[in-house]
Amino acid sequence: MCGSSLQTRHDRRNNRALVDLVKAGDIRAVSRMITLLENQEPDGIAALLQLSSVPRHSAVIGITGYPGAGKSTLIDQLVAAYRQQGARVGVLAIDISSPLTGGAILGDRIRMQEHALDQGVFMRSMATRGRHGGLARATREAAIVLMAAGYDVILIETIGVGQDEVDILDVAQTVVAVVAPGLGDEVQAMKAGLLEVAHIVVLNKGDLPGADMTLRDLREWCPLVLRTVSVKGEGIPELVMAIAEHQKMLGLRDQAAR
Ligand SMILES: Nc1nc2c(ncn2[C@@H]2O[C@H](COP(=O)(O)OP(=O)(O)OP(=O)(O)O)[C@@H](O)[C@H]2O)c(=O)[nH]1
Ligand SMILES: [Mg+2]
Repeated sequence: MCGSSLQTRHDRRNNRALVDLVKAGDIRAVSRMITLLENQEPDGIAALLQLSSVPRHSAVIGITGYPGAGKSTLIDQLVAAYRQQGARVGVLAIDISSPLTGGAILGDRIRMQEHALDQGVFMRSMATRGRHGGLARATREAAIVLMAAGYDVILIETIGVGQDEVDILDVAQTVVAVVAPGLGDEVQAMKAGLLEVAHIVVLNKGDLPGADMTLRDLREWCPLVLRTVSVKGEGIPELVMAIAEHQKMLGLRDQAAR
């Protein structure tokens, strides 16, 4: 037998081992597989194909919105709420790559450190590496890996809302757009984009001046606008319920109703 076919058999065995570990929910295997996919390694793609038949029951929720609106803080609260229900939660935070280093800004990861030691929570920052569309290249694949690993809820934080950012609709079943008061013209400019992508609109920073006015304004445009104060956890149960309602409407798994 020639060396290359021995190598192929070895690779296949390794691949199967990785896939089995992912299916068993092994965090390191999940992380390794996402790295392979980010780097477009053939091993990652081969492993992904083997996951295609695994049943998926995850609720995939996109959290999008203007930079600084409070998406990460909101996700932090959602993670806590879903963990209280006993759900395993995966978070993919899409970061804008630094044009100088090509690396992602680590702010999101640092902010979500509270859940870092919780085995029921998987968190990962993914760099856009200059890609447009609000998602990193391997986001969809990473979500598939998390689904196969049995995460009940997958939260994906994306950047911005606008014409370029509709990609999240292809990955998430429910999209939540986060807005904050005081953005003025930016909120006006975002409205069309919001309606295009969002199933639920959240006015976060509901404690800031101008929140009432922005809320009234948004409600003229969007059928479902909720007010939250993420830093205090206010409005989170209502948001969890609205997400569950939307998932139920789609006929998907209803995490929040458990
Ligand atoms: N007053 C107030 N501040 C908030 C609230 N939610 C978040 N913040 C603050 O707003 C700032 C930005 O919050 P993030 O959660 O990082 O916002 P983000 O949308 O994830 O930001 P990017 O990922 O950089 O786009 C932080 O300083 C938060 O503490 C809120 O409900 N009220
Ligand atoms: Mg953030």
